[in-house]
Amino acid sequence: MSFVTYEAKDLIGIVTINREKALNALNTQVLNDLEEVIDGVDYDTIRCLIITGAGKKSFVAGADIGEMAEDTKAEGKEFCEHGNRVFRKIETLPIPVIAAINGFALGGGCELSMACDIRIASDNAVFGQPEVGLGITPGFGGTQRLMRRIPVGKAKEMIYASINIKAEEALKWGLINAIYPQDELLPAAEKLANRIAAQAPIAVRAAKAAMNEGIDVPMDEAIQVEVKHFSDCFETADQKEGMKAFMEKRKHEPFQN
Ligand code: CO8
Repeated sequence: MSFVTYEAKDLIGIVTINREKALNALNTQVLNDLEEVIDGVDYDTIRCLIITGAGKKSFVAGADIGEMAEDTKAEGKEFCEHGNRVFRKIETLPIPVIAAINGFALGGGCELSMACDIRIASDNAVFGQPEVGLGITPGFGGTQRLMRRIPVGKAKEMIYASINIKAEEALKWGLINAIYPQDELLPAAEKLANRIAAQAPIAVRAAKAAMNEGIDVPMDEAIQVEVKHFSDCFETADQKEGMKAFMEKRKHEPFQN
């Protein structure tokens, strides 16, 4: 039995963490299942992924505290590296990933959402990195990504004081892009994913790679990253068709590659 389900819907894929009884908490098996599902996606066809949690209460309520409770230093390190490896894989997938956050996104759940390109949330969503209240630091990227997603001072306040924030405040700080009523969240995520999937796929992948590769390097280097990915789009069928259609004042044919 897998704790992660996958549904392909034409050009988009929906990944659901499905361990509802434990509020979708991430234990070793969930991380393994998530990695297996991510590895199994047909990236030649699928143009955008959505990650969400099963049920109406929780996206992911963190790493599994019960599993970690008796860990040694070496085991804690191994678990930390495991989660970081899977989340970094998600962050660097060739296609965009939308987190549809349908409730608690605490600890590893907040960290999973931050490894995605875009975050949208239901109105009952709660975000936080409460790890210092458990005697550990965030360990699936939270100490690094939270301060890259929202102002450093706010990230430090949330982490040092173990402060959770609701969807409205997450929106205010730019941690999420939009809030929807619970029942409208997944349809909204699918609508956005389909809009992304309707763009030129090589260009979308190039834009993701350019932004990911350029974000943490000095500007002169970052510009070279853009030059490379921009140039790579030329001579593709989609570039020819997209520009020809504009010049001919008509709608472009569906993008192909
Ligand atoms: N781990 C394990 N089980 C969990 C977790 C979790 N993180 N969260 C919820 N559960 C379980 C509960 O134990 C409970 O199980 P049971 O029914 O068997 O008692 C079930 O889910 C339902 O939870 P509650 O009864 O607590 O539901 P409430 O609505 O009362 O509360 C909360 C919901 C507020 C979300 C509450 O469950 C909670 O505070 N959960 C823990 C949140 C948390 O602290 N998350 C951070 C965990 S640490 C972490 O993520 C570190 C990541 C990096 C790891 C690095 C490795 C070294």
